[in-house]
Amino acid sequence: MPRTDDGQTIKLADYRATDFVLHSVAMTIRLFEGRADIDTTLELERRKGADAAAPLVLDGDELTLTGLALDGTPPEGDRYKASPERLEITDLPSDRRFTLDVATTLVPENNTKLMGLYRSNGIWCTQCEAEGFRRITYFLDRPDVLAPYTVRIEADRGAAPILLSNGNPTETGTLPDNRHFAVWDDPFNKPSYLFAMVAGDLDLIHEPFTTASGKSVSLAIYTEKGRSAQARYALNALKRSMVWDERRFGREYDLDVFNIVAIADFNMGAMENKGLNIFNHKYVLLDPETATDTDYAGVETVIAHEYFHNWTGNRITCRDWFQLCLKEGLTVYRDQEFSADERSATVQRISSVRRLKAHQFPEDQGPLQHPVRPTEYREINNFYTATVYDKGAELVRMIETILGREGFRKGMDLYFDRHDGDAATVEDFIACFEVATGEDLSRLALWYGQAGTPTLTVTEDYDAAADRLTVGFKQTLQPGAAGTGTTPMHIPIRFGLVGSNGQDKDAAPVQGAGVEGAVVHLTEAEASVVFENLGERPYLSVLRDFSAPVTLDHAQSEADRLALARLDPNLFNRWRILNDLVGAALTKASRRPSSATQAPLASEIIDAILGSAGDESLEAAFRAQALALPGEAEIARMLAENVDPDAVHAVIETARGDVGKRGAALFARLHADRESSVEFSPDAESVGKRALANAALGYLAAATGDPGPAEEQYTIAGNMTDRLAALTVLVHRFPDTPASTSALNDFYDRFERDGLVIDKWFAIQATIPSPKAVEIVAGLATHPKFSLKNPNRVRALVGTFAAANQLAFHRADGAGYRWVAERLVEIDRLNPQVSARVATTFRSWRSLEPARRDKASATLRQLIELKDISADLRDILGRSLR
Ligand code: B3K
Ligand code: ZN
Repeated sequence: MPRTDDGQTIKLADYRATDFVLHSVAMTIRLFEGRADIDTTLELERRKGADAAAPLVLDGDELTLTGLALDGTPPEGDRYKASPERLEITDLPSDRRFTLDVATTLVPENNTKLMGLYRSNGIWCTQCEAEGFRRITYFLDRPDVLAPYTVRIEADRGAAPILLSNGNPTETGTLPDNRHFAVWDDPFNKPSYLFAMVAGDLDLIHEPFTTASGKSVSLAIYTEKGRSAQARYALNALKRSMVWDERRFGREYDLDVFNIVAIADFNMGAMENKGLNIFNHKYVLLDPETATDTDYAGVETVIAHEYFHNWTGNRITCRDWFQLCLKEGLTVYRDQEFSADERSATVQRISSVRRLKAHQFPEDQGPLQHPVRPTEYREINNFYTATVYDKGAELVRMIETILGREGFRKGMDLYFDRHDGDAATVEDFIACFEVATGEDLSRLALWYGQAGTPTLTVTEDYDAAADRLTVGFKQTLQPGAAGTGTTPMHIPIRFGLVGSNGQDKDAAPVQGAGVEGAVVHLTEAEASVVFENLGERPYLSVLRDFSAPVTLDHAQSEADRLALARLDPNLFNRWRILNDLVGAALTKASRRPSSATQAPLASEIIDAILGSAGDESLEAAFRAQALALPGEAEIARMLAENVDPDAVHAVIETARGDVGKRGAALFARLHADRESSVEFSPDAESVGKRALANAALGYLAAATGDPGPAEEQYTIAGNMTDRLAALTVLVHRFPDTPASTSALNDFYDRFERDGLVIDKWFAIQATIPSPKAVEIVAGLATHPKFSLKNPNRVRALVGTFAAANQLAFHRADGAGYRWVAERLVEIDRLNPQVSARVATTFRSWRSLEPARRDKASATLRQLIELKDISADLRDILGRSLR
């Protein structure tokens, strides 16, 4: 049964160190079919200055205590109290170290929450972040309790020839009854959330790596039987990540081995356990036939992210879970920088900003809003959010923008130097940059405590006679957003003044403080900057590279925007300004009743899109980005109220058809030029070319209503990117036609045995843009390949439907909400983390038109009234309704 909510709210202000210090951990894990026995020896000592009478209170979760000894002797019964959630021991020594032996027993096969020790396709594996270690043994299960671990694993040699844990392998040996053991020793102090153990019959690939200082490391990736060849690209990405971290941040790897294990049943993407990363196999296994370019990029990012955690997260961890952004925001920043260096920096930035706006902005503008560093939580697993991760990364990026690349590196060096081995705070982090550079970051630090997306208002006034441009900047907090209050924050605004020749003017301001090179530092509520001697009225290009996570309100003429979309030497802003123009036009059209029939995009805007798409001097990936219209959820967010998802859908469809028709010749050429016979390569240039050709295919189909080109592409496709793009066009644009049905069936037959591809088959049908998709997903939920126990499958069908099918999830009769709510109850009984995550798809319910709003809120209220839903789900529902 899921734990029911005990009503506890944890507060940052209540932080207190533990009364006991942990010196070492030794574990023996004995694995059997249907049972695991865990013996743990803790070496403890009362903290100096702590209350001499304080009991030792260890956390547990659904545990069974089978043995207890203090310095080798079982304590009297009245000295301890054990429940599944807690072990409390009194009368402990005050003047010396002592040892505590704790024995527990559990059934990994019954662990459907996938937290703690569980089995995935027969493989024993663990997930401990945030609070899973307490599901293995009683422990001071919090990130500021660090110790070295020695772990001995024993298992049947046939069931588990491979036995892995953190650190370095030290000993292996044979036991009676065809059993064997392995001992692992992790010399680095670590918190319990980084503990990991894997045992099973696994294949592997491995390669040696030599660090910059000459240390040799053995790298290995373990997979289910028969799949290790699919881990090649991941291993290659790992080596590139290791080299990059040495070059860019001077960080080397520190153990003799680095192991990655790919698992089919996993609650999220991956986990950075010290020396033993455990991955959802979606982020490891790939080949051209079964994975898209997006999958390749995902593997590269997640491999890099988990590896980078070795320094930002593991060597320096978090003092408490409120500081989660200290490791997550920083590590996302690092993986984004890695991808920018490995691929096109502009395209990488565009995709990070798209992601921020698609996930973080709606979160920050709705009831689940919270500061990057929250001040309280009920269920910490619900705070692994876009705000902590993606906005957290933006805050680090702003520090880099403020200090410059070199100053930023100095601050990072000091951070690694000062805090290696520590459980640190956001304050510790900021202080390193201030000390290293002498810069005052107090107004930047306010961002960590302030929820909501601030608005940056920009005004411009050009006096032609005086050849003088006055630019005004103003910041406003989102009304009602909880946080640090009224003191203005530091907003770095990267800008340029673009001449009619398409070049930036070299103009220093004659008035206005806080301008450094190409960055205006807005540290007050308002500021203005004056430029003179420009020779002509320049085009003002602000917020280049999205230098701050704000809503930009820049009253710029359409003519200026169109000029910048063509001329801006900052390519990111060329995209951003065009995208804003398109977004504003679609939003406006979605507000009009019966808007679908009118042309939402003026022909000048369409020509600007086509101009970028057809510009061969630009890289193909950028041209493909210019063609990607803002999505339905994005327009809904910009509408902010009275959203009618049917109208939004109709408007975008009309716009798509209009772009398709006006650009028909270009699209036919771009699609015909695709290099379908070339051997697949996942390099950035080839990826860009495929993206451009596939965007063209989508527009061709929208304009002509002819499934022919997609059918042909599906049949001859030499890789999954092209095959899935063609299938998507067929299934979404021509549902229920023979062309679509036969392609869908062919896809199933080809890939029936590969769960990761079957997830694509579910997702593509869950996103059919039709009200009938409710019945379609209901049918698919009974398909033999569907399983509520596998998080990937649940996300593919239920999560994708609710998050990405605006038309059907928000069906006017409420059937979409009801279907998702029914699934939530079923999922919640098995896996509360997954049900809570899927439930966040309701978060924007208040912005809907009244009839849908009532249906959505009624559904949420019915759910929260159920007695035995988990604390995780209850937390999301409660905050969504507040
Ligand atoms: N640190 C893990 C996330 C753990 C989530 C726990 N609910 C993966 C990552 O961010 O790298
Ligand atoms: Zn992370």
